[in-house]
Parts: sequence; C-alpha cells; structure tokens
Amino acid sequence: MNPPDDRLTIYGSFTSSSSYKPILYLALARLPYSFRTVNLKIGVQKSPEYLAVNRWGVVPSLRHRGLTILQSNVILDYLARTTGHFEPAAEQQRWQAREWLAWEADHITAVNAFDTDAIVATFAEDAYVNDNRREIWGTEAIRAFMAKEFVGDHVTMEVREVLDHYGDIIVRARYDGTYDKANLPDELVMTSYFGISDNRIVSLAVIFNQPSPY
Ligand SMILES: N[C@@H](CCC(=O)N[C@@H](CS)C(=O)NCC(=O)O)C(=O)O
Repeated sequence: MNPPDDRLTIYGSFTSSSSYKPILYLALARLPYSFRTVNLKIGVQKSPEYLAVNRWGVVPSLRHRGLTILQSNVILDYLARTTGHFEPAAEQQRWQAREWLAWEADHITAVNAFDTDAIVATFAEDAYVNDNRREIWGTEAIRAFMAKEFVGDHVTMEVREVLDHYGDIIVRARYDGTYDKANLPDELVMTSYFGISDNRIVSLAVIFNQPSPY
C-alpha cells in the first residue's frame, strides 16, 4: 500500500455512497487517480493493512504526496484546495462551501445513519415537510414521519446533484430502502427542495418529478 507520491489514490468501494463523493469529484474535474478497492462485504476495511491507512476502518481514504486524508468531506475540501477544481475564488465562498460540507454531514449522513434525533435536529421547530403531496408540520410530526418512513424503512440517499437557487437548495438523490417498491422505478431518484434559515431546515418538499415536456 505505497502508491507513488504525486498520484491521487482513493481507497474505496463502488457500493459506498461516501466513496462516491470523491470519485464523482475526480470524474467531474477530469483528474486522473488510482483506485484501490476495499471490499466491504468481506470486511477488508477492518484488516490490519487497511487499518494502517484508515484507523476508523471505513472508506473512503485518500493518499497524496505522503499525506493520508480521511472523511469524505475533508477529502473533497483537500481536493478543492490542492487541485483548484471547484474552489471558489472569493474567501467568503470558500468558507460557504465548507459550511455546506458540514451541513451535508449533519443532514444527509443523519439519514444514512438511521439516526432519528440527528435528522430532527436539522429541522426548525415550525418546519414543514411536503412528502409527495402530504404536508407534515412541526418537529413532532416530522419526528414521527422520519422515524417510520426514513429510519423504519432504512432509507438511504445517494446524492447525485446539488443546486443553490437563490438560497433554496435543490438536492437530487437516489433513494433505496425496505419500503414497498411496487410501481416504483428500479432507480428511484427524487428531488428535495430545502428552505434554510439560521442553519436549520424550515421547509422541505420531496418530489418524485415527472419529465417535463417544456
Ligand atoms: N463520515 C465518513 C463515513 C464513512 C463510512 O461510514 N463509510 C462506510 C461506507 S459508505 C464504510 O466504510 N462502512 C464499512 C464499515 O463501517 O465497516 C466519511 O464521510 O468518510
């Protein structure tokens, strides 16, 4: 496990949404990199060889110029700073990009970790969720909804696209889980429209969009 120094080497798994983040970054930036597969199904992430790279025993990891960088969002920040791709020019915007990485870790990771308290903590008290035409108001109702339909159904989100539209955040993500999949496409991509105030979600509409003829 000693890659050449200047080459970007990602240790990851194609089944891991956290690994998907730096892989997507590198693909969009058209940067060459080496990929070392860590087979999570047979527990390679807990092997002594891999623990010497990543003491948390998870993927992804990045090695570059003798450094080992861990945590997918820290890897994204490192890649932006080191390669310049997707690094905003203005300092305020660079900090704002990091702010969103932390927000992603709070909200999206809370969903993927099936952590109801952490999910609810990202919403304001009087927030509302519109889940495909059902209105769910206030943290108590949102807690019941998240506990049953996200955590209970083991829903995971794999983020595909994020747009900042005048402060509203639009996230397209692929959903998976143990919910009833009858009448749903093999790959369910839904769009979440987030309204944010004071670093809390105040509104969230989750829509299974239909193709538009316009
Ligand atoms: N916060 C970490 C999460 C890493 C993580 O949980 N990776 C999962 C795959 S998505 C993993 O390696 N799981 C294997 C295990 O826990 O044994 C990051 O963003 O890098």
